[in-house]
Amino acid sequence: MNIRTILAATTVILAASAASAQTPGVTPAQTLTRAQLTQKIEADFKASDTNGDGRISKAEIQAALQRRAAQATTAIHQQQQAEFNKLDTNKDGRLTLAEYQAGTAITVRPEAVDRRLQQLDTNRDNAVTAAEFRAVMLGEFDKLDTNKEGVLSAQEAGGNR
Ligand SMILES: [Ca+2]
Ligand SMILES: [Ca+2]
Ligand SMILES: [Ca+2]
Repeated sequence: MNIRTILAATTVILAASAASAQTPGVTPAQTLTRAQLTQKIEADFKASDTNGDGRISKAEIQAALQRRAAQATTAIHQQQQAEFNKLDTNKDGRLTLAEYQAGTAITVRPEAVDRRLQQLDTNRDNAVTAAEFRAVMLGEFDKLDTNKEGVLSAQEAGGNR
């Protein structure tokens, strides 16, 4: 292997990690089809409609966003714990993990809930039906699927973020 080949390989790896950082859950080797997305939309709708009345209320949107924020906070804190364990090699306790993690909790602002409701609730009756949810999500997919083949490549998914 000559140096040119090694450089080319490294560039591909760097580009790949940049793309996956932009688009969590979609690695460069993966694509997302419209059928896969439809399944995911049904699952997401069911997960958000916690009282099962077929409509996602504002309170349910808020709860869903809060669950996602809590998951993101947990992920960040796990990452920080790993970093902290590396930093605090002499274990003198001068920096506590709690201090290190202070201020990194992700919170959901009321504006974010309003924005999400406005985005999904197309007939403005303060609740999101499965049909509204599906239409908006598939609309986003179709916007990103620039070559209209019904498959979202990692490049397409990452391009608009
Ligand atoms: Ca509901
Ligand atoms: Ca509605
Ligand atoms: Ca495509």
